[in-house]
Amino acid sequence: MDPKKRSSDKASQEMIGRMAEAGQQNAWDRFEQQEPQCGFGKLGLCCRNCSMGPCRIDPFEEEPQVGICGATADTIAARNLLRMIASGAAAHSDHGRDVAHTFKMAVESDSCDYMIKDELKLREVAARYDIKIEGRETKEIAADLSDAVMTEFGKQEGTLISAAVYPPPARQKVWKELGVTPRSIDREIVEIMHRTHIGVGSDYKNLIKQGLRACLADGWGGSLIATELSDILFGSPSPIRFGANLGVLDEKQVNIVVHGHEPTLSDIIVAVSAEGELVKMAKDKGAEGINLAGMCCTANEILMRHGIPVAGNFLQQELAVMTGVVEVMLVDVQCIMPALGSLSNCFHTKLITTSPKCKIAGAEHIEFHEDRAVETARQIIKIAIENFEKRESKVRVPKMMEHGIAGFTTENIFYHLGGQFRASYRPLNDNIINGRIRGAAGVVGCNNPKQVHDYGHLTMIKELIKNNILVVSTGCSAIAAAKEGLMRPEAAAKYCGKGLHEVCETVGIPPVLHVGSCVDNSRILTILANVVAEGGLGDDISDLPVAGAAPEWMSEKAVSIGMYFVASGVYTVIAEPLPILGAPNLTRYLTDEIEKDVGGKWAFERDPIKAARMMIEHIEGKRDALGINVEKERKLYDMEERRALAVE
Ligand code: SF4
Ligand code: MSK
Repeated sequence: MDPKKRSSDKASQEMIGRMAEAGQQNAWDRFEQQEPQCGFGKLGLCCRNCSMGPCRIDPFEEEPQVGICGATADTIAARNLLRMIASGAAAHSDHGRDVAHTFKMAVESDSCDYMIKDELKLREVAARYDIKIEGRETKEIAADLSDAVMTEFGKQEGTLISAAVYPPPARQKVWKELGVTPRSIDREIVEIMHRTHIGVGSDYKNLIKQGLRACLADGWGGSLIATELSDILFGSPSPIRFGANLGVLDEKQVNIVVHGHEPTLSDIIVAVSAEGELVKMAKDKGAEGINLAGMCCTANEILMRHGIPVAGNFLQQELAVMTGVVEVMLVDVQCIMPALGSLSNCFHTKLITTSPKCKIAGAEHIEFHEDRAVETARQIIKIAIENFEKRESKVRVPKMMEHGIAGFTTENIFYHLGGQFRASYRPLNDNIINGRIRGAAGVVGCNNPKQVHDYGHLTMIKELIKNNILVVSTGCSAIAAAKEGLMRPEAAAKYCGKGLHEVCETVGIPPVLHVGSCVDNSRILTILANVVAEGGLGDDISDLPVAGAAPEWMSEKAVSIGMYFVASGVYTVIAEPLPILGAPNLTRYLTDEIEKDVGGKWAFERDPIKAARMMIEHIEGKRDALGINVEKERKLYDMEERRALAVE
C-alpha cells in the first residue's frame, strides 16, 4: 500500500514505508486485515446485552426485525450508543477524579511533590463553587474546593454545581425542561448501565435522554473539573512556542516519549528531566542530554504548560517506536495501542506502564503513586538513560517538524483577541458581529485508519479559515494542525480569508488556537458561555454562529464529546457515522428532530470539504437568525455625530 494513501503527513509516510520494509505491522495493516468489517456492528444492529443473544436485526427489513426479547433496531442501536457514551464519559471523568485526588493530596500535605501553582484561578473557581474567599488562606480555600469537587462525583441529592454556574441561564433552562440536568458524575454513568440492561428501557428517545444527561455530566462536570484543577495544580497555560512531529526526536539525546492523557506524572517528569545529576548521567553514557517529547493528549497537557515538543498524534505512536531512538515510551491511560507491547520488544525501546488501570502485555510496569512522584520520575528517567547504550546503530528519524503557538485558554483568549487593555470578549464578539470573523468552529478528535491520517483535519480546517471561521482545536486534531504549520501566526496570511487574516495579524494570533487535550474540550464550552455572556450574539449557545467537528474520530470519548456539544446547542459534524444507521427513527432523531429539543444536532460527512461547507452554511444561517448578516448602509456623519462617536 502506498504510504501516501495512509497518511498525508510526510514524516509518517516515511516511517510507514520503513515499517513495510522491515516487515513490521501497524494499525493500517491491521485495519486491512479486518476488512470487510462487520456490517451489523457498523449499523448498530447487534446486541449482546444478555445470553439469550447475541441478536442481530436484518438491515434489509427481512426477518428478524426484533431480538429475542423483542428489542427493535432503534432500541438496540440506542442502547449500544449509550454504552459508548458511558465509556467515554467514564474515561474523562475518571481522569478528572484522579486529578482531584492529586489536588486533595497537595492541599492536605506540606511535603508532597505537587503544590498549587495558580492561586488566582483557585480563587476564581472556588468563587464559582460559592466558597468564601476574602480573608482566607490559600490552603483553606483549596481544602473547601477539594471537598466540593469530590462531592460532585458521587452526591445523591441535587444537581451538579458546575452545570449551574458555568453555562448560560437559557441553556440551563433547556436542560431543566427536557429533564436532562446532570445530577452527579458517577450516577449518570451508572444509570446508563442500568437503563441499557436487558428488560429496562426500550423507548429510544428516553434512552437518549440519559445519554444527554451523562455526557453533560462529562463536559460540564468531569472534564471541566479535570481542566480547572489541572490549571490550578500545574499552572494555567499561556501562549508558548513548541515543535511538532517525529522530527522532534533527537538521535543524539536520550529520548523519552510520554503518551496517554494524564498530566500528573508527565508534569513531574518535565521538572525532573532537567536535574543536573540526571543530565550528567546521560552525558556520561554518551548522549548530549535528555529529550522529552509527548504523544497524543499527555503531549497536549505538557506542551500547553511547558512547551514540551510533541512527537505526534494517535496514529504516530507505532511510528515513533519505529525510529529506533525512543529509549522509553512512558504511558498512563487512554489511546495507547496494545500493539506497542510487541512492537517495542522488537527494539531496545522500553514500554513502561504506570497506572494500575492500564497494564499492557510486553510492557514493564512501574506503578506511579502521587506521594512518590519525584522518586518514580527519577527511576524512570534513569531506566531511559541506561537504555541509551542499548540502542541499535541503524536508526532513522524523519527530519520533518514544524513550530506553532499553543496555550490558549478561556481566561487568556480575550487578552489575545482584544489586546491587554480590553480584558473582555467584546472584541471577539464585535468582530463576529461586524463579519470580519464569520463565526467559530471547534475541530477536535482523533485519527482513524479509515481516513487518510490528518487529511480530514487539515482539509477541513483550511476550508474553514479560508472562509473566515476562527478555529479552536484540541487533541489529535490540534497536533495535526501544528504539524502543518497552521498554529504559526504567519499561517493567517497564507490560509485565511481577508477578515480573519486582518484580525489575526492585528493581534498576532494564529488562525487555529490550540486549547489543549481531550478533557480541555471543556475550555471550548466555557469559551462559548463567555461569548454568550458578553452579549450581542443571542442568549444561548445554540444562538451562536458556531459549529463543531471531529473529522477523524475513533474513540468512545469522542462520542461523549460530540453528544455534549449537541446537548449544549452546537451543530456537530463527524466523518465516520455513529453506529446507528440501521435504526431509522433513532438516526432521524439524532440528525434532525433533536434540534428542537436541545438546539444542536449531529451530521455525518466523510468528505472534509463538504463537511466544512455544511458547517459554514450552518454558521451563516445562525448569523441570518441573529440579524447580523445585514449589509450596513454607508453613513456620512456630520461633525456633531463624529464628536458623539469619539466620546463613546
Ligand atoms: Fe437479544 Fe434482547 Fe438479549 Fe439483546 S437484550 S441479546 S436483543 S435478547
Ligand atoms: S488522544 S481520544 S486519539 S483525540 Fe486525546 Fe487523540 Fe482521540 Fe485519543
